[in-house]
Amino acid sequence: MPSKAINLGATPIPDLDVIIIGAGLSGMYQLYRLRELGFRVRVFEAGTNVGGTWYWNRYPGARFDSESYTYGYSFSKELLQEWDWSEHFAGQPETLRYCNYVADKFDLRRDIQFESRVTAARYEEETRSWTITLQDGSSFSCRFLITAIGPLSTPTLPRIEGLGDFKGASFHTARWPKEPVDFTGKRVAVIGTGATGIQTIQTIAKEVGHLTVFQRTANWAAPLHNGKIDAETQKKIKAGYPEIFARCQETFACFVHTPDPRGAFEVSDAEREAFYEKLYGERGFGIWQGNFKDILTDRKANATISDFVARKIRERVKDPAVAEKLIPKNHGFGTRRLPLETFYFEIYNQDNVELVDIKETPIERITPEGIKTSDREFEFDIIIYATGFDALTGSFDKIDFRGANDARLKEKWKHGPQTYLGIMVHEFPNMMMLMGPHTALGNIPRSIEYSVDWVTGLVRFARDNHLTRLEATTAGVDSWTDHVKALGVGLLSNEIDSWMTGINSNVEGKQTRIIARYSGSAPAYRARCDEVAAKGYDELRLG
Ligand code: NA7
Repeated sequence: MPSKAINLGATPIPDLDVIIIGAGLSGMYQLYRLRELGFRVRVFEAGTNVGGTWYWNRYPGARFDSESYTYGYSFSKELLQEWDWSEHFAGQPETLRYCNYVADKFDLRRDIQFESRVTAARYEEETRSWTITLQDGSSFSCRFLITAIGPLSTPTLPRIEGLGDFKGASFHTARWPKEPVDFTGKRVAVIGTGATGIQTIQTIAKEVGHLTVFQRTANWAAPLHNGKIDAETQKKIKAGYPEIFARCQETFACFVHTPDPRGAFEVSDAEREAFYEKLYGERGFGIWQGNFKDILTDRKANATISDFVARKIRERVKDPAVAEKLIPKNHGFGTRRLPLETFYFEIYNQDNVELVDIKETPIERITPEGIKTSDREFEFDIIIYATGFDALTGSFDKIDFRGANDARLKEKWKHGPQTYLGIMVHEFPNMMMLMGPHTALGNIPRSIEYSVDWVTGLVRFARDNHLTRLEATTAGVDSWTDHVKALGVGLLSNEIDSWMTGINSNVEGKQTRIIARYSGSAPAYRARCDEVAAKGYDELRLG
């Protein structure tokens, strides 16, 4: 299809119709869809290749917690039939190979400019266009700007004194080197026990000389039960893709799992115990996403599953004192993002693994030799920071977004994000966010495909109707932001510090909980967005 710029008459034509920031799963699919429609599109990506999350997070043990066959793109039947996932929950190297395979198959790289970190983006009213600036000072203009910068892509190091003094090797898990790290015989420290820390710890514990885990807050975790996909199952998966994706469309958060319609106390004690036992023995997020409908809202219901999982930890960890340290006391099961594990708890039975509770004995500083806590000095060869991300809004904060009237996005979102459908922001015309705050995340590629299709529809609508300015109204933003806040009322997850509530102890100004996450159902989210599109986007200010 010929590519034709949107002409604005007397005003200059921007370099491109659309600029996409980021070549992860969102950016890649968005490029594919817009290019298919003949738009002139370019993606700017900070890394040297595609993959986003799967490009950066190369740490040992990184893998899916969603079933592989529910995670891949669903838009191409050919791709679905060509690609074989080797495990029920694929590891990062395989997923990165998948991203590269997709980029090759659809010839995406020719419109992606790598090693190009966007530092600023400014809207110009006169030309109704955006100009982005890269770290090297070069700039490009476009009519529509689409952010595909990810909800968990700005890693944060701890604010601990002496971080630069350490003489050994140190890594943040999300900035892991491309060459393998040899742990053989090494004295290794891991700080952080979230989903990433747990995957890292359980993997390297098999190789290290000695491992010391610095845990600030114990996290609940449940078995992943990964396994290879045999030829027979592979065939069934490929034949069953339409049903698999149809199922993901129906469920609350686009996983194959969805809440059980019963409450925890609607069954007998014995039935409840048997149900938990079943879920604990099954693959994936069933114990979190497919549990009784009230475990994430009702304290008493939650206590039943928390007690069950605590018993499992006590059974699995031999030293009762260590087991108690590993059992969360400040939050209920599933109220933070649930890490899935593979013999994680058992590694604390190894002689060469030690757990340090840094609430009891806080880290005072990093030293040239290792880590000093309030009661000991540890020596290490390697320190791993599994300390998480400036989530949801952090990647937006890093880019100086200036909208109409020189409005600054960071300033606008000072007390929490304000969005329309999680996609647009008042005073930021022609800017659309993929997987920004206030959108349904869940099993993320499913949400990505929906949002990309919706944004594609909007951009096409603009072209077909000769529109050059699309803006969310204050009324639209207020109503969506209030709706998102209302959905969060009563959720136990909003009563605890975590990246899901916008808390990051390592970032200035991120110590107050905010509602940055859409916590309604994915079908309800899609219904609302579909309604807006069906009515010709009349809730937007169109010009
Ligand atoms: P998380 O889930 O935010 O976990 C970060 C971990 O690092 C968590 O255990 C934190 O303890 C710990 N942390 C953070 N800062 C410090 C300092 N300064 N000192 C000690 N410990 C610290 O990040 P992940 O990378 O594990 O997972 C993020 C998401 O990526 C995950 O949910 C998946 O969706 C993929 P805390 O609990 O704050 O006390």
